[in-house]
Amino acid sequence: MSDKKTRSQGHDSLFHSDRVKDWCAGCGDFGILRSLEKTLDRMQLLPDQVAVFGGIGCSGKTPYYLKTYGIHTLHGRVLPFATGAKLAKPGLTVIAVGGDGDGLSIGAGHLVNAGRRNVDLTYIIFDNGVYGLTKGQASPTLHYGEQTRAMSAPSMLEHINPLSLALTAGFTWIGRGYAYNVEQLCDLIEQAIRHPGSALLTVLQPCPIYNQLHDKDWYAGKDLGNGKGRLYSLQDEGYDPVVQLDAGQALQEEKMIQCLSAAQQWGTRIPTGVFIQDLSKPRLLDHITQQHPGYTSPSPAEQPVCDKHGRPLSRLDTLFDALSVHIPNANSSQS
Ligand SMILES: Cc1ncc(C[n+]2csc(CCOP(=O)(O)OP(=O)(O)O)c2C)c(N)n1
Ligand code: SF4
Ligand SMILES: [Mg+2]
Repeated sequence: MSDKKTRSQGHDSLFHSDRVKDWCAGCGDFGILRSLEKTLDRMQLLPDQVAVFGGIGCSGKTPYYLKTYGIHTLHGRVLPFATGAKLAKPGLTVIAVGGDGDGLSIGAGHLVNAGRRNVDLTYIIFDNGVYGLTKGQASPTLHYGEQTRAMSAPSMLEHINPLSLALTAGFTWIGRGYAYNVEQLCDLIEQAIRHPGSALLTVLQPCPIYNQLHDKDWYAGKDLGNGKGRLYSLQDEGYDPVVQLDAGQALQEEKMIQCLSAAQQWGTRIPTGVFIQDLSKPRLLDHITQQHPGYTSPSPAEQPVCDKHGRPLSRLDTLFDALSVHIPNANSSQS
């Protein structure tokens, strides 16, 4: 990437892109984008040290709007791209972004499997309760009985809770932020990036065009008439999410139950912050380097693939010989 320390004119972030952002006025996506810019600056990363992968949806456009490496991938497929990039070049800071529809319906299988792999990446779900890009159909996070602007009838389906799904899938860092609380969101994004393992950060993201139920005023609790907002920070109330490296199973289960219980809260009080951080589980890269000690020296993305004449350096026959498995009497068990 050329000119990696050059800021866009008149802008304070190294990661700011001059591209026109075609999100609607007031969209929560702007708050998430700004938080990403600010956090990457604060962590003193450079644009060529970061790769951002987007799903399909309004949210999926984020990689275009950040000056980093990035790919606008396929609907529901952002996590396989991000996983591949991290395994190919472990030194890269890898962030996957996408909508609640992208990640929790068509991409739900990938979400579950990314959790169990515990790959060192950050997945940010923009949770607006609708399919914004395709004109406001209900997304999996919309609750049973709710009816947003573009729906002809209330939802007949129960919602999916991304936090409890992520917990059971095996994500080792799970958090929730709010798109208009940039200060807290920056803090959460930084923690998610620094976490050694798979981090899922779901961000409550008002979509003022299609979701009139969960707008800025609703989150601010204006309808409650008690002068308090709906959102509160778990950490402000002394909630400790950390499972230490040497925690035993009992403590780990205790923290999982605590996380599940907090994830269930919704309505008049909605928790934000870190729900769990489990430091006791090895990452996929730890397993890989244990089996293949030379895996990161150099990493797959940094290995030469051809000689100076363009001839491939890989010898597939040698590779197959090295990886072949001999099963004694394999033929005798066949009927
Ligand atoms: C395979 C496939 N199916 C359907 C679509 C149509 N489509 C585009 S975006 C989208 C949903 C977007 O919703 P969400 O992920 O919540 O993102 P948002 O727009 O709300 O940010 C759908 C169904 C598609 N692009 N590809
Ligand atoms: S449709 Fe909703 S989510 Fe999409 S850009 Fe507009 S306000 Fe944002
Ligand atoms: Mg959405």
